[in-house]
Amino acid sequence: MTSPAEVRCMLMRGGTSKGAYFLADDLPTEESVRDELLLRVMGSPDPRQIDGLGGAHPLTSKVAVVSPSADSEADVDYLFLQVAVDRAEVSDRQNCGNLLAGVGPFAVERGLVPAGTDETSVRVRMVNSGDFATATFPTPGGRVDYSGDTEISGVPGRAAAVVIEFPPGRDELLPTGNVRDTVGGIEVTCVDNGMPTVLIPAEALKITGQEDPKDLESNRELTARLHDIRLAAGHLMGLGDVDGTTVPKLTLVSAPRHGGAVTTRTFIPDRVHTSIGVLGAASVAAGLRIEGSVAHGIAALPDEGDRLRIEHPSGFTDIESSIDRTPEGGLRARRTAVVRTARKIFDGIVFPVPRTGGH
Ligand code: NQM
Repeated sequence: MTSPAEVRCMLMRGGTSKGAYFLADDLPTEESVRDELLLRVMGSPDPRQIDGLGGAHPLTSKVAVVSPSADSEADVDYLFLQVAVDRAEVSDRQNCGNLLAGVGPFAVERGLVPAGTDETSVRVRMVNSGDFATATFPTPGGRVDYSGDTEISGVPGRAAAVVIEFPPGRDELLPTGNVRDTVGGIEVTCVDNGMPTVLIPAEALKITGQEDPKDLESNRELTARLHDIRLAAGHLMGLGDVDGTTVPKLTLVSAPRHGGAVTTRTFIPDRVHTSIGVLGAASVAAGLRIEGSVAHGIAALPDEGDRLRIEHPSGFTDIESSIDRTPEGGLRARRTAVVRTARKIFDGIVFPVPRTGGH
């Protein structure tokens, strides 16, 4: 199949991430052709992504592919693709709850879903995991309005709220079947509420957990140790060999410092998140609530209500989360909801780097 020389594309900020949004129909259907095209769109591999749309960080090198859904539970299908920055690699092995915030508005902009007169709810099937979410956002007069009063940490200014609700989880929250596992001599909790995550007490790594992301990334001894922990945890979580993949994420947890429930630093997995992913936060929130988890004793859980504040390097993420027991005695997420914002940055035609000069 041939690769197009130009493609219709919308650049959007979704939560604290930024990505290129495409209709599936505007991309090649063959995966290898599509992925090779997306590398040229984003300007990968190149640490600066100077010749493409990518922003030289995993959080700004993302793609959403949206199409009408054949599932009666959803309006649209959303496939998330992580385009590596300095490797020629496109991965569908994880979801992204931040880009998810832009999917509803994009679906309305492209005419896949009719807008309501005040607000619109779009039911999304997340193709990567088969999970569902409903995003609700303002559409006064039948047009998406991105402006509003909602602030989220990690994004300057204010914008319209995109409220994202996740239905009760279908899967067990503890993929290893254990509340704690010992990996690389450290007790961790492996949890998955939409994002496979390994919770690690910062103290066990002899750090405070408040360090700057750059300092953590440049601590070679720490990153080598975390690499080994991740590989071992990946096997325990049933993910196989996770070398070179983006899941599981590693979240270092420590006591809250600013009135929230916990302080976090999340490796995604080589770079440190400047905030925290949405589904990453959903997994951390569920993990905090599991009695006996390595995070439970560290966390300051509110006495009542579902809302938890997760502190991270650029502020906090508030997330509503509750868990319960399955009839079989396992643990699952009962409810997860989060408020994000999103914004259309440009809509037009992107010109991928031509297939010459070593690409
Ligand atoms: O966890 C980054 C992000 C993400 C993923 C990452 C995300 C999520 O912040 O739902 O949003 O963990 O790779 O965009």
